[in-house]
Amino acid sequence: MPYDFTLSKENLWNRRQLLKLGLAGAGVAGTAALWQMLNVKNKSIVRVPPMEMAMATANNVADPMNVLRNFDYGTLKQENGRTIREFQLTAGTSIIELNSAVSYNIWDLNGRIPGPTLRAKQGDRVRVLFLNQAGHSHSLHFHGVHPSEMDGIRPVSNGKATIYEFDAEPYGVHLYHCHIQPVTRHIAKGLYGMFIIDPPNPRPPADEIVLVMAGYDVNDDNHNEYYAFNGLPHHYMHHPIPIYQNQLIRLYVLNIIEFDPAVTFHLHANFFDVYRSGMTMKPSEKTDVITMGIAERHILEFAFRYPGKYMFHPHQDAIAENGCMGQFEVVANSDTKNSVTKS
Ligand SMILES: [Cu+2]
Repeated sequence: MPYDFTLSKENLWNRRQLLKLGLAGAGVAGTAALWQMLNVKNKSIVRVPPMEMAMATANNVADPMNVLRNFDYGTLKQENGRTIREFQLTAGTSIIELNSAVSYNIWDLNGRIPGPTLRAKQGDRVRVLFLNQAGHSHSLHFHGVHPSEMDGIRPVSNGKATIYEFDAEPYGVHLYHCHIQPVTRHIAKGLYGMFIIDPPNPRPPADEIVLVMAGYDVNDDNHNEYYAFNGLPHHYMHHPIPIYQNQLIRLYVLNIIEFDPAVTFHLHANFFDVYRSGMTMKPSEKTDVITMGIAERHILEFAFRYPGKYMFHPHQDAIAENGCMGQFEVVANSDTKNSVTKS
């Protein structure tokens, strides 16, 4: 039955695995606990297809293949009995080659666009050392709950540094960005990134992938001429993202496209579970197109039943055609024993 599949976490268990472990009758709570245990013991439980062929072309401040599954967990420190997760972000300047004919001056963070995907666990103390070497005043404003003085709206002059420190809460998919006026310009020129706060009880294992949608207004007319997933227009059309058939995919999707009020995210030949702002452990809806205003972000979960290439893009087709368009390449998974599958 084509639409008769769900992403219920209990169903992610392969019954044969349960029987092998003598847990066929285990309740949901026991199953969840065992998931975590197996995940720790068996690192191969989530498998990622080889990426070599896709990595070859990255020669740019944008490296979309590297952004996909790259998470910055910071440096862990213990201070006064607390875990501190320390991150370093440096703003700089770069020239991005949007295509063979068009280059554009941007501001980058740690030499990349989008900036690093920072990742903490709810309750961690987060400390961000921000150094501004981008030739203009900037700041870093984090979405989340924190005191006023850590809100990141005060300018940090070129050549200066500051420290933002706050508790990581609440769990969800958040973001950070420069908040210096005009904010549209400071964001559109590259000063943004994703900030994931993991829940106290981890989500089930999945192939976790980051997609950041952004625009480029290269002639300063307050309209975007180009759009991109993870930095480069059209990149994943030419270099599809390899994923395994029947394996749970967890997309962390952020819309940071300035100048357009909202875009949608649409996935071909499938439906995804939506966890709004990543702030729930249970999905609120299943759909194949979701509308996202500026700075909206969600967790979207799915698995592909059939191998092949499948597009994803905003359904504002002009935005898609100008660069915000990509493909997954679903690779047949002959060894599903150790994979995260759905029944
Ligand atoms: Cu700025």
